Amino acid sequence: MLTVFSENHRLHHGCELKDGAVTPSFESPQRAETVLARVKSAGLGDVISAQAFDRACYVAAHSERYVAFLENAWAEWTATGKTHDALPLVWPVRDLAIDRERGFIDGKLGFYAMDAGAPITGGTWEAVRSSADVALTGIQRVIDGAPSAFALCRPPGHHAAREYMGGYCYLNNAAIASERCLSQGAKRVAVLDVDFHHGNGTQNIFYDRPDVFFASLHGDPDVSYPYFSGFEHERGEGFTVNYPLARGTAWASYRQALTDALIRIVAYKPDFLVISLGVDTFEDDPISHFKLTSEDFLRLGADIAGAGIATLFVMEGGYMVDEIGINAVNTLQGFEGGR
Ligand code: OKP
Ligand code: ZN
Repeated sequence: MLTVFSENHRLHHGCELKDGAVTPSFESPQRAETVLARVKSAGLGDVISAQAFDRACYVAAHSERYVAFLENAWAEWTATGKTHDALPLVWPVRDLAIDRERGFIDGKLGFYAMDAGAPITGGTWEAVRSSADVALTGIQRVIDGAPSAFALCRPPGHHAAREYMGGYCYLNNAAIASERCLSQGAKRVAVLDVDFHHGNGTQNIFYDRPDVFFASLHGDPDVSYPYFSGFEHERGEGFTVNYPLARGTAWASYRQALTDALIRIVAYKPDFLVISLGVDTFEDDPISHFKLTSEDFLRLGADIAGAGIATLFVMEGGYMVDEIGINAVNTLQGFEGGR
């Protein structure tokens, strides 16, 4: 399987507000390097660099003003004299939820963010757009006839909605790739999100859309981030399906939900399948609470392959353990029926 990568991910390395303290983000450059090293040592296939795509490809999944915010945020932040990472501090909650962009950068940050987990640094925009280009380069190969490809995206994307960032995510790489399929002639696309966290951003972008089916398996939002979405009753126009799973979920019960999701996806008859591949469902992940083993990721890939659909894998989460490379590549090799 072909892997698409961009060294520009290294330009983004920020902090996050976690448990009441600002600390280095769990979403570190080392993550992508660990996965890339495993892609190479396992002999998964060729690794190519991302091509540059037009800005209009990002605006297909996001609003114009949000993309403009991402492009300009660092310049506007540093114009106020600050040199450290930008994080939002005030949000438009409920009665303060006016739908009007604010002119000043501190107001914009709150308006365009769901949490204080997506810092803006000097290199953020370049890394973020390159990550989207990685997904676009990968999906173009699949559109052109490859049975599968791996977009080694960083930063991840599935928490990024049409008009807000959060949870380490800025542009929604999986949604941008899905929109590319549609603009290139596909009738229907399915997105299956197997990251530990609910793909709230992808759900938001496609919630009222019959041409993109979205299924997400994730930690029950009663106890897991992002807390406010991913419940079973969220069905959109009938093309959204959520599988909130209990803390401690292991392969046997995970697979039941996976099988149900894949049956629905096959029945939808999509032209392409996009997998939001988070490997933070691993038993030793430092911020998540499922119990998948490294061998289970081989099974995950094999089950996905059983759908028989041309597939793009888009890297999402998976944190701070050497196994993120093993687990991501196991999924891909399981898909290919190898190893
Ligand atoms: C991004 B991805 C909860 C802290 C949550 C943000 C997690 C973002 C995960 N105590 N921090 O879906 O892997
Ligand atoms: Zn995650």
